[in-house]
Amino acid sequence: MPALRRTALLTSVGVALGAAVFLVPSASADIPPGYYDAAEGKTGAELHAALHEIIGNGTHLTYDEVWDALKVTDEDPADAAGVIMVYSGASMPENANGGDADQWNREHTWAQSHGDFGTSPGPGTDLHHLRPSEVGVNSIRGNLDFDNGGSPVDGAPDSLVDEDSFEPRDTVKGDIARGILYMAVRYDGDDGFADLEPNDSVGNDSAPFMGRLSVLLEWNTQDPPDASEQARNDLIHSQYQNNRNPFVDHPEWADAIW
Ligand SMILES: [Ca+2]
Ligand SMILES: [Ca+2]
Repeated sequence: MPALRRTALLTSVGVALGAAVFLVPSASADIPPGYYDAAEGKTGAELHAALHEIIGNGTHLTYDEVWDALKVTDEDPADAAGVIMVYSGASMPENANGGDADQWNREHTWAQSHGDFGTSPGPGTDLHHLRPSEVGVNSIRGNLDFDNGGSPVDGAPDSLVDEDSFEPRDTVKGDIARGILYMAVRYDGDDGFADLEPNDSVGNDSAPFMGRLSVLLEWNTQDPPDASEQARNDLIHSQYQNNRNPFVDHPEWADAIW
C-alpha cells in the first residue's frame, strides 16, 4: 500500500529533522489496517458501492463547528494563527472568519446549490470538500462547475473564471477534484440528501451534479496527493468525521470508477 509507506516515511523524516518541519499531526491515523479491504480488487459500480459502505458512517459536524475545524485542517504551515485560502493560496488570520468583504468564509467546493443540501449537518458541513476562501473570491466562484479556461479571478489571479466555469490554481486542482469525487461516493441518496454525482457538463445549476468530470479526472492525475493533503485527510478522519477520502489514499480509484 504505497500511501501507507509514503506517510510513514514522511513521518519518520519529519521526526528526524524535528517534528515542526512537516507539522505531521501527532494523532495522525494513517490508513487503519483493513480499512479498504472490502474495496480491494473491485472496479466500476462495485467499487463505488464498496467505498460508499466504508466511508458512509462518518460523523457530521454542525456548520458552526466547521469554522474551528477549518482553522486546523487548513492551517498555514508557516503561521499557526493563519489559514490558507483555497483559490488564492493567501494566508489570512484564522479569526478573520465571517461574511464581510475583508473576511474568509466556508467555501463549498461542491456548490451547495448542486443538490440543494444547504448547511445542516451532512454534505453542507463535510470537511472533505469544504475550504477557506476570501468572501469576494467565494462569491465569484458562486455555484459554477469546474473546467479549464477563463480570465484571472479578482483576488485569486492564479485561478480562472469565465461565464460558465471556474478553474482553481494548479496546486489545488487535484485536491478539489478528489473532494468532488469523494462527495459523489459518500452521498448516494440513502440518507435524506440528494445522490450527488459528477457529470461531464458545465451549467449544472441546481441539479445534483458537478462537472466537468473529464477535467476533474485530468486534474486528479496532474496534481497527485502530497503529504499535506494526506495529513489533512488523516486529520479529518482521526479528529472530526471518522471517515476518509478514498481518492486521497488511492487516486487510481477515480479512473477505476469513472
Ligand atoms: Ca495538490
Ligand atoms: Ca452519489
